[in-house]
Amino acid sequence: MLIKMTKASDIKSSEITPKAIFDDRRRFLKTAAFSGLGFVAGSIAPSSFASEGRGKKLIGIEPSKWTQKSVGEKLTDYESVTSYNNFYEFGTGKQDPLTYAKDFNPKPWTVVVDGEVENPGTYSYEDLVNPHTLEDRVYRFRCVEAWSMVVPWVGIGLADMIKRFGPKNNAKYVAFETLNDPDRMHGQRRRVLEWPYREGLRMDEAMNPLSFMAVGLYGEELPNQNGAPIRLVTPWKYGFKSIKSIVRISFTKKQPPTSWNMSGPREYGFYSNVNPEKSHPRWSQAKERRIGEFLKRPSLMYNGYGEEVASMYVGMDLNKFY
Ligand SMILES: Nc1nc2c(c(=O)[nH]1)N[C@H]1C(S)=C(S)[C@@H](COP(=O)(O)O)O[C@H]1N2
Ligand SMILES: [Mo]
Repeated sequence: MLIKMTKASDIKSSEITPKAIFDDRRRFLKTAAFSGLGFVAGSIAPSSFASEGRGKKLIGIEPSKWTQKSVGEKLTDYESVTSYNNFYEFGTGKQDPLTYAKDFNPKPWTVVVDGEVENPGTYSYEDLVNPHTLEDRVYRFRCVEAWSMVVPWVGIGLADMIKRFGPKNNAKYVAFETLNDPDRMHGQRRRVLEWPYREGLRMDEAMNPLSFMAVGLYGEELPNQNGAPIRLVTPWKYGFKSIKSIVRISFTKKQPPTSWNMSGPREYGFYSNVNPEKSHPRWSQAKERRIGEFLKRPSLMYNGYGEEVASMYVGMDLNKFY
């Protein structure tokens, strides 16, 4: 199966919906959901947006662009996106993050930026996230454990954030770290991974228009279990690259160590691009189960985002650089 992807650059301004219209559409969809109109064509799953008030609205935020670009697939329902999680800082069970991250308070929050940059320093969340330029991105998301979701994120492009820091020419990689605080993240009292959780991208990957810093989902503030207040999303890579609750961004000359690669180098490489042809000792990468569905579906090279990302890996042996 081949899914035609739309590049962000292909989006016509006529498809960019101002907030007023978005709200209207939301109201319409709500009505439609209750009036038995059933399925409404479009990228917004009516049932998902119909239930409100679960999380905190992104208050004071006037998104300039609510693109709601469809990936041609139904969104995974809010309940699943926020109750079936991997966030080992709060336990290794899928329900643990929902249960044990409840009292985690992600504000105030700061992010240290260091390494090969012109503007290093400690940035507050408010400094980094301009509520007036938030975008939404509907992305497929695939975990190496062979399940997948379709999630409507809210956030800002990683490239835009990085440009502000002014990376130097010798910055070849970007490294990310999650908060390391066992008093607030009880799962860190056990050494299931070496804390802090670490991830990294090559500079061109970080600057790719798909790379996204999410601060919300479903139009609401990011729930704690999903990585509040700010987490990475790289939809062509396995889910573990999408590091949560980021407190540090470092620009480096050398490829940085990453948590899963450190814990199991045979299973987890640095790149971790979704690749149905590269087998994994424990889970099939050829197929995946979309959460909420029964039958498995074939997994797609680069999770279906080849048009946007394949050029970055031309000439690389993907069996070696997995
Ligand atoms: N800090 C941190 N980030 C993390 C993880 C984690 O355990 N700790 N798990 C990763 C894995 S394996 C996946 S699949 C995704 C899950 O994101 P979600 O719970 O929002 O779906 O987060 C990734 N980011
Ligand atoms: Mo994962």
